[in-house]
Amino acid sequence: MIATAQPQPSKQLPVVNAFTEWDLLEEVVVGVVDNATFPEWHISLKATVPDNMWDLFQRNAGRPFPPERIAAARKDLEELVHILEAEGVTVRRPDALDFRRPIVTPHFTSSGGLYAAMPRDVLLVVGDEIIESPMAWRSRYFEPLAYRALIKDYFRAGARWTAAPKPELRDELYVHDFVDPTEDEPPRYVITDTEPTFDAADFIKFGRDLVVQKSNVTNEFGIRWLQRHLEGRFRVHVVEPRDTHPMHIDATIMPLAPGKLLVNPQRFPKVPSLFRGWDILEAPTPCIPDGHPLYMTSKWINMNLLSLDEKRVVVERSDEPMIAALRRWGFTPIPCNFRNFNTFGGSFHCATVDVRRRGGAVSYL
Ligand code: DAV
Repeated sequence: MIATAQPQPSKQLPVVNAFTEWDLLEEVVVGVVDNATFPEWHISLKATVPDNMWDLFQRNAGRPFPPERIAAARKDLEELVHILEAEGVTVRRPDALDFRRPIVTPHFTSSGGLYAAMPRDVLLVVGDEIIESPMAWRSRYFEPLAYRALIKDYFRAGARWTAAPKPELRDELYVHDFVDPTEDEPPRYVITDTEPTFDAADFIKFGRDLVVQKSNVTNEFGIRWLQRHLEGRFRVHVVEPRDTHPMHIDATIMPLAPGKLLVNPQRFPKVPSLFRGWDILEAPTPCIPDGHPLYMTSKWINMNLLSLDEKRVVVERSDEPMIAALRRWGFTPIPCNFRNFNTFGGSFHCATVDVRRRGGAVSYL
């Protein structure tokens, strides 16, 4: 009998399917920066917003970010969308809500919201499930609503949809006399454990395993809630980087392929034993110029990369050290202008959330 090449029926994946940071990316949500608004000043911001920005935030609470900065960041996002589409990825966008509207709940008020620029913070996609994060910043209380049209679509197409218990964000959640820990002190956080809170960006996916850090937005109670919620499907491991302002783990570790972990050498001078056997790729020192405004992040945002598969990685166009390092390690860097987006507190990983990648619940750790 002559064997003829049959077209391989491509296995139909669930509409939402995300187990790793590196499997072939098919569909992604890219944030929007329109209507970005300075959040009301609050002790929770003091723990993470760079000191040189405090005054600007305090003076502008509830007002829009400078329109020229928003326009420049929007242009970066457009470039990212074009690159992703040209690489064969379906791109969806959230709704830019009116973030100037005051937030009023039984327990607090806030002058307004923030933005819908960072889907990675808001939605935790694990396997076929979308989980809305119980975020600790009062200004971000309603941010999941920017994604509701998308989530409802995905639900109708078969996804699981969960919202973690909506936090109360009462005064007692926060440490009101919080001062930053020094490098030599054990970690300390601006939130307590009175109720579960987390931002999705404090979690990184490794197949059957998630790795999380405690931070100024993610507490022990939040991690326990998620652990119990995912029990039997995923394991959740806590790591403790050396970071005096922890908020989101995706400028600290970033797996680029099975067995290949990009690591922030300052925050993990010694890599946790969880990653035994993995190649450790030390992120090059960031090259963002000092004068470039960064409202809500350190320069280590240079390692906040988005992988399209085990080879292709989207990287900031002017980050020559990172581009050279990726090439040396055998990856295919795809440069995209993103400095002006970085100003708003994130890079490619923050600005996106994976909806569907090929691959399943494999154990890598
Ligand atoms: O320096 O680790 C990461 C922020 C991502 N939203 C940092 C900030």
